[in-house]
Amino acid sequence: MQKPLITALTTLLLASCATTPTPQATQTARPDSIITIPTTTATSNATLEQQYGGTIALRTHTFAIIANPTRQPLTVQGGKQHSIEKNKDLVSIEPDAKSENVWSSGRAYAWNDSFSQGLPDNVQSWAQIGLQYAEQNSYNGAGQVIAVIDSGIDTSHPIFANRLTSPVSWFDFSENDTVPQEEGTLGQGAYGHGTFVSGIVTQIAPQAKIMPIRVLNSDGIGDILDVASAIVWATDNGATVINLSLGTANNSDALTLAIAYANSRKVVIAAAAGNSNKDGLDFPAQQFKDSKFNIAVGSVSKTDSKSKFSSYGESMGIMAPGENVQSVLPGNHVAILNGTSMSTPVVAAALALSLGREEKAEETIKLVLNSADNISNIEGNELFEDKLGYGRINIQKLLGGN
Ligand SMILES: [Ca+2]
Ligand SMILES: [Ca+2]
Repeated sequence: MQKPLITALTTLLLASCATTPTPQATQTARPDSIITIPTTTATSNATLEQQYGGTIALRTHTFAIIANPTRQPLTVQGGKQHSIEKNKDLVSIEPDAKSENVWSSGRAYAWNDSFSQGLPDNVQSWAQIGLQYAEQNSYNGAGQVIAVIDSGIDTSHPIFANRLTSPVSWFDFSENDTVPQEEGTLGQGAYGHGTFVSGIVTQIAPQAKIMPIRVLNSDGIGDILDVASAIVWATDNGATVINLSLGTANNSDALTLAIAYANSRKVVIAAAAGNSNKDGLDFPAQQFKDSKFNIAVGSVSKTDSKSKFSSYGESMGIMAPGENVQSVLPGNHVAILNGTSMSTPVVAAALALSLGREEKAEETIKLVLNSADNISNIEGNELFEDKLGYGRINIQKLLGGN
């Protein structure tokens, strides 16, 4: 039943591909290493390639990423010494999840058309964050575009009918094609992760459009260059919010400059804290402390206790429900899963609700933080003082309610 639709989309996408150059047109393979250099348009690609060796893999008006560079920079650029970083397989839905494989604990069952009115197991979690208020007191994200940079999406799942951007804005950086359809086997690896995350976005901001961008393979693993390319792609194609339910263990120049590029175009970003129950978040969330445009998201239970898996720390922005969250999986499935990956799209979609009320992008993060409910007195949270951000998101208060 899905096949005719996918074939039709493929034909459409191939047609559009002929006129739309991809940012990775020059990238023929996955580079082992990259270097990211702040630069203006005054410097040509040829000059940069000559200077660092390697090949330009991504170029904007503010920075360049060079694949397989052979030379480290000789001088300090912009007050910071940029250096060669590893690229392959460094991004993951679970950078350090050996102790807690929350993803594989779920069980999928069949989609039922009544679910389009609301998924029954989320009633408590959505009441917890005051979501009902948004239905009457916001435009439900109309006019906003949320890029979900993840393992792709099942574009034919009924929950996404009329909720995706035009296919010309889709891309699959994992396979370098224009079809970000999830691929894999249900119950194996991370297959369905991006679909699940997108299904949460659309429950919170049903009038927002989702831009599916694939950077992770079916094991939930991807490259730094692909995530940086995806952030730039999303920005250039009209995203107003980016959801990153993924992370990497170390700071990355490529991600830092791609995020700065997005922020310079007033794109706001929510990123997952990580599922390692440790003090210190995954990157890029770890570098979002006091950021005007970006927010790190951790997970709480339905009663506002820090989830045992959720990482915590001084860079945390806000907490959102991430336990027993109900959403969708490919092949008309529904499931209940845990993780900061599930909390993050709650916040990304809330940012879209706020932006949809014509709040300025540079004010949105502050509004979300200042409207949060204090959860420091909730049992168990006293162990994490000042490490759960501003508290648990409250969409009702965010949108002006009491
Ligand atoms: Ca790629
Ligand atoms: Ca593909």
